[in-house]
Amino acid sequence: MFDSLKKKLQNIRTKFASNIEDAAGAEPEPQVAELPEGAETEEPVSTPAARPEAEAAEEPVHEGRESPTFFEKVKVLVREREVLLQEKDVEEPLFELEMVLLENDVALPVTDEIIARMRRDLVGRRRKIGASVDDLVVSTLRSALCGVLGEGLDLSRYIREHERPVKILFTGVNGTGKTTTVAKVGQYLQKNGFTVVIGAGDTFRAGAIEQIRTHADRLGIKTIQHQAGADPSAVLFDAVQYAKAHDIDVVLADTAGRFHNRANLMNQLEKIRRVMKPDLVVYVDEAVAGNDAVIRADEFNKAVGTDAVVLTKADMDPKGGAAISVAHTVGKPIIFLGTGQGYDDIMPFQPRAVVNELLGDEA
Ligand SMILES: Nc1nc2c(ncn2[C@@H]2O[C@H](COP(=O)(O)OP(=O)(O)O)[C@@H](O)[C@H]2O)c(=O)[nH]1
Ligand SMILES: [Mg+2]
Repeated sequence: MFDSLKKKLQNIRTKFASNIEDAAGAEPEPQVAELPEGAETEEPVSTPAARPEAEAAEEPVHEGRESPTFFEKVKVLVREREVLLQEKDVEEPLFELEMVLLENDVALPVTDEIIARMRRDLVGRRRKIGASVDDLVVSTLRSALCGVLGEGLDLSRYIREHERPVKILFTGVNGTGKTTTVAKVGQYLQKNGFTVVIGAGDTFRAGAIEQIRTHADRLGIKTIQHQAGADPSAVLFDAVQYAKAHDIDVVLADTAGRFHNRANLMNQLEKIRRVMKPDLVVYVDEAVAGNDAVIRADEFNKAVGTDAVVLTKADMDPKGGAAISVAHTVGKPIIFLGTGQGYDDIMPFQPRAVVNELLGDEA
């Protein structure tokens, strides 16, 4: 997943690290008190008199005590390197990072935000660089990416904390994976101990009712359906009634694909909302659509409202730009990534885990 972006970010890291290392090398070495010969073990490491004036003033004074404590020794021995970075030290890698993000479909305002966060964190501030410059680069990049990804949404927790049945309406354009996602989420919720009913709310496309019914039957999930061409509001109303009568935890509502600029279908969606009163409206789009997915998600949100986003086909998307951009652009969390055609191919979206994956880090 997101392999192209991952590889490019690795190169950028190296670039930042070498620039920062150069900048650190150009700075005067931090002054460390000289050790008396053979002082590594028992002997006192330094005396206040042996230190530079300014530093000695910051140190606690140990009147009448000959040996510094163990911690005082360590503090002197492993004093961290520090660097004060200037714009010129990071200008070039920041520009390259900007290009990499844009090439990988990260939306322009989101790219700008990431670059601004990196610059704010790096330039003009005295930073400790410890043993590895790369650690500094990774932690800065991690916090910039996490900053734009925002918080995720833990669906199981949401359901536990809300009145049952929790009603979830899936919307979006054609062919992005809504129906498959409804089935995957159904299985995911069952595995997490919840009971589920599915409303076959796509009464518009030929074969749509049979498609969701087949998935649901395989997963042992009850489907509420009407005839093809029936009013989807009525189907989904019935699904909610069924859940209430049978103490079902969650109603998952499949719907027909629609574009935000088609008034009649959007009015239909508005009616579904009024009748079904969903707790969560989930917008589904495909990660492979890149910036188009981000723009559509935003337009859908403005037209009918969105509470969370699912991005499908992340398995086919080497770029990852939509995944990085959509939450920040729409201002709503990504809830799941679809990662294949099987029912298990769904991943709860945890921003920190995704960033770790992008940075090639397990930590
Ligand atoms: N590779 C991949 N294919 C997916 C994923 N989700 C859905 N699909 C496929 O996308 C196609 C359209 O899915 P469907 O659920 O019918 O889309 P809908 O029109 O939005 O309901 C189907 O062939 C699915 O198997 C995914 O996460 N990864
Ligand atoms: Mg469908």
